[in-house]
Amino acid sequence: MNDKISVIGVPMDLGADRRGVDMGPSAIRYAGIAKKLERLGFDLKDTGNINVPQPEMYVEAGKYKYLEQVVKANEQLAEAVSKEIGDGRFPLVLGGDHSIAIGTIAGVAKHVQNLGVIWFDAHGDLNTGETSPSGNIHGMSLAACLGYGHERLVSLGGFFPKLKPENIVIIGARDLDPGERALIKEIGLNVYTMHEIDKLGMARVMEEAIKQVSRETDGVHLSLDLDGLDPHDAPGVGTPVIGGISYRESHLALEILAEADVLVSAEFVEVNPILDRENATAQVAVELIGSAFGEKLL
Ligand code: 5AB
Ligand code: MN
Ligand code: MN
Ligand code: MN
Repeated sequence: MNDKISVIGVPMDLGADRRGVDMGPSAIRYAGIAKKLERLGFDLKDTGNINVPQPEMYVEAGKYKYLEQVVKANEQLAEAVSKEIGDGRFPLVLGGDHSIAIGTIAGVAKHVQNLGVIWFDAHGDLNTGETSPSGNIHGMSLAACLGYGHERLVSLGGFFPKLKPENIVIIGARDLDPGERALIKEIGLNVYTMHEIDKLGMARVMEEAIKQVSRETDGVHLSLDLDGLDPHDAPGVGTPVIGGISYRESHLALEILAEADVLVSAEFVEVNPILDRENATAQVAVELIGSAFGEKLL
């Protein structure tokens, strides 16, 4: 694994149309991400935060809410991610809402021709403006990376699609909209819902998932939405769904992922300190980051 990590914060909340998740990067920093990674021996650089443009007014309408601002911030993020990879460093992106996956993945896919993705989430994030029940772009980011949705999201960074369906797995899904289910069927996306995790166990799910995302790829990106975890363990998220991945299952998953040593980039998103209990969710994020970067008990 690359021993040089660059942290990039993205104080974005417009993709979720919900205040508070913009404070995620501060909360994760406050919970001790730097100390954690330095203790593990990494050469850590914090590049600070991306500048997220603010709208003149917060409005509720539209199929793609705050499209302009979401696109602008994601363009900057794509450049920042690309620069760090160009400098030989591992980009570790802190959200912010999940719309930022569009920028992160655009930046990574510039360098990695066939990118694999592990998408931990209660949701599919596979809506387009046409299928979305909310108009919130954080529910559309994976679709955009696959080439579905608004042209400005799809072609962000100047190329599309960024991902092929066979190189992606979703883990932890339990709340999918009808349009998302239809797209999953249409393109044959591999989804490990909570049903599969309960039935097979997380170890087997991860072994299969890692095999799939690394088979014909040149690197793997981890996109971890904290709402993939059960709200008991990660209460500080904007769209909690009961019946999720437990604290220990999530650690096991990332420990197995670290052992496989396939990651080239990662993002941890959707931490909302306003909805949290004493920064518990940011704390969990830092602990999970430790596991993803090889922390072991012994
Ligand atoms: B998240 C919902 N599917 O599109 C929608 O947290 C929720 O990044 C999206 O996974 C949740 O609005 C987006 C109902
Ligand atoms: Mn998500
Ligand atoms: Mn989610
Ligand atoms: Mn969410």
